Amino acid sequence: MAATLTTLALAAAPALADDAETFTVNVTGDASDVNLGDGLCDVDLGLPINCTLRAAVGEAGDGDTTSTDTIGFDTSGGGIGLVTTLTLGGMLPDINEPTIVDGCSATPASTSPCVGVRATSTATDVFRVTSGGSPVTIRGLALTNAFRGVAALVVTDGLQIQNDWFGIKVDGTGEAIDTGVAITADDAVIGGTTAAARNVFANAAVGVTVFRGDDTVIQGNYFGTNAAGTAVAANGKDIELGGNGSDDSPTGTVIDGTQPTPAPVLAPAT
Ligand SMILES: [Ca+2]
Ligand SMILES: [Ca+2]
Ligand SMILES: [Ca+2]
Repeated sequence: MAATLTTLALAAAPALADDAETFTVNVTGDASDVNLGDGLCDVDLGLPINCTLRAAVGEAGDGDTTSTDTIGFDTSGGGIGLVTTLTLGGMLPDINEPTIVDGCSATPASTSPCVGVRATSTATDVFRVTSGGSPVTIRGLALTNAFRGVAALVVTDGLQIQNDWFGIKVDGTGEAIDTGVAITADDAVIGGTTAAARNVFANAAVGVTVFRGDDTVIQGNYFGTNAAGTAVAANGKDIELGGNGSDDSPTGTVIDGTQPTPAPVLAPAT
C-alpha cells in the first residue's frame, strides 16, 4: 500500500522547472551565458550547445535554493579534452545556491583532479561562495594563479573541498596561488578519510585560512608537497586560524593528518 501511495504522489507531482539540473562544460572559452535562466548553458543561441565554466556557474544560479545543481565537465576527446586548463578572464559569478562543481564528473573514480582552472592573476578569486550557497562542493579541480581558489563567504555552511589541488596545475606542475581555501562559515570539510578526498595545497602563501566559522574539518590533505606527496612544494603557511577581530575566533577546528594514512612531512612550512 505504501508503494502505491508513493507512486500516486509522484505521478501527481507537477514537473518543476527548477529541479536539480546538470550543466556540462564542453568548451574552453570564457564567454558568459547568452540567455541566463533558460535552463541551457550556452554562450551562443541555437545549436550546438557551447557551455563554458562561466556560463555554467551563471546558469546554475537560477534562483532555486532548494535543489542542488551540478556543474560537470566533458573531458572526453570531443569535449574540452583530457588535460585541460581553463583560463578565466575575470572573476566568475558568485555561487550563491546549492551547487556541486565536479571536474571529474566524466571519470568519477579519479583520485587526482581532471580539469584545471587558472584565475586572471593572483589578485583574483576563482570560486566565491556567498550567502545562500549551502551546501556547495568543489571537487576534481586544480586551481592556480588565484588570490583564493575557493572563498566561502558569509552564510555558506557545509562547504566541501575534495580531490582538489591548489597551487598545482592539472598536469602536476606547480603554479603559485595566494590562498587555497578561505573559510568564514561553519562546518566546512576540507578533505576526508579516503585518498579520493585528499586535497593538495602547495606553492601558496597560505594553504587554508579559517578566518571565521566553527567546526571546520581539515583532514587527510597534503600541505607543502607536490601532488604525489614525495617532494617539497612549500607554502608560506599551511593552515591559518583566526582573523583580526574579536569575532574572528573559529572554534572546534579539527586538523587531522592521520587519515587515510599519515601525511608526509618533508619540510616545515617556510
Ligand atoms: Ca542559458
Ligand atoms: Ca549554442
Ligand atoms: Ca541553482
